[in-house]
Amino acid sequence: MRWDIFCKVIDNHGDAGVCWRLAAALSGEGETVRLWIDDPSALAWMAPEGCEGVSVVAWTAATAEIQATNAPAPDVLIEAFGCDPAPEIVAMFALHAPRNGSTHRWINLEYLSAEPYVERLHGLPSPVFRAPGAGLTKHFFYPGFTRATGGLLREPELIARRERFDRGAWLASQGIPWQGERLVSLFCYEPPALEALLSQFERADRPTRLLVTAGRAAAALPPGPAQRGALSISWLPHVPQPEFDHLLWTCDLNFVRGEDSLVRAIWAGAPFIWQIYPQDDDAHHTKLNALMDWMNAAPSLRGFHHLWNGMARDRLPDLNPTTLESWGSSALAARACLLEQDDLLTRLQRFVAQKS
Ligand code: TRH
Repeated sequence: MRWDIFCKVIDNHGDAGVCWRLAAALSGEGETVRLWIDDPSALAWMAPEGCEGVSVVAWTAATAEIQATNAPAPDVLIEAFGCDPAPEIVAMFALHAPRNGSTHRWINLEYLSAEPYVERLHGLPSPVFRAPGAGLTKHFFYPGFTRATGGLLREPELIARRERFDRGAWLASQGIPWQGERLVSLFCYEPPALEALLSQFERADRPTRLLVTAGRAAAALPPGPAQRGALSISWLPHVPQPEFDHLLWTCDLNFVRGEDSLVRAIWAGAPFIWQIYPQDDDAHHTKLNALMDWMNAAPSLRGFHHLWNGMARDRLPDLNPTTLESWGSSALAARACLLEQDDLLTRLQRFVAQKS
């Protein structure tokens, strides 16, 4: 089938990251995918080799016009995060919809949340009243953590590959020096407790190497030397998505943010701390607590999340081996629970095939 995914980059990399993973996953199932993205610049480092079966279209009115004239209509139209798909393509889709039978679907792929409303809204229809799609019906598709949601993206063989992974070899391949020190990745916005975390690593009994991702995380770090007491810092370049996953598989503790890297941290099965994308009305506080509830997070894990997300102010607790071990068990339990469920692609394909 032909799948069109429409993506508008609002800020950061999650919009592109999620859409790219979905596009690549669909192509892995033999589907033909066109990824429309208004700002494809991040794909240059996120997916430098592209993917067979996925064509990326820099989304403008002009490219939509050209594609509408020269390419066949999609069978499935996915608008990521409520972006309005190109009207030219919607018009084509509307023209072909009645003839294409039950697999002709328009999906509104929503943001990930562990909040209870997700189960209520997942799969609901939404009639389209505005031309050129007037008369069609979109369906909400909510990623989530339970069986009654759309699930999470997870490639086949992901866990087997993770089990076979050799972190020493990976570190060497990236030119990252390592002498057995604790490894911590940093992918964040501007967490208020960052300086406190750095001082804790600096003064700790055992050495830590912090692997800082490019962009906002690197910019959030106060300027200073690569060696601060027991803390060594390595600054990474922007790496392709598979290497980003490898980074999370490598580390003993992962600081992640947004949406896609949270999911990848869960698949890594190592302790993680999540910085949630901040919203003006503090709606993200409820969203963060919903994840903690779903994970049945111990007070130390929940409390650290509150500090890291600026929801509480207190002394940063010591990240000793006992604490990390308990957080690691939480991460593994969360992963085990999710591995018993179908992945997002399986649920999406089933949904597309079923809904009429
Ligand atoms: O970049 P983010 O903060 O994206 C956010 C969230 O998606 C948020 O929900 C959304 O509202 C906002 O964007 C607009 O974090 P996220 O979701 O983890 O996406 C980062 C992507 O970038 C992820 O796919 C991993 C990828 N990445 C790489 O591939 N290589 C890199 O070197 C880095 C740093 C990231």
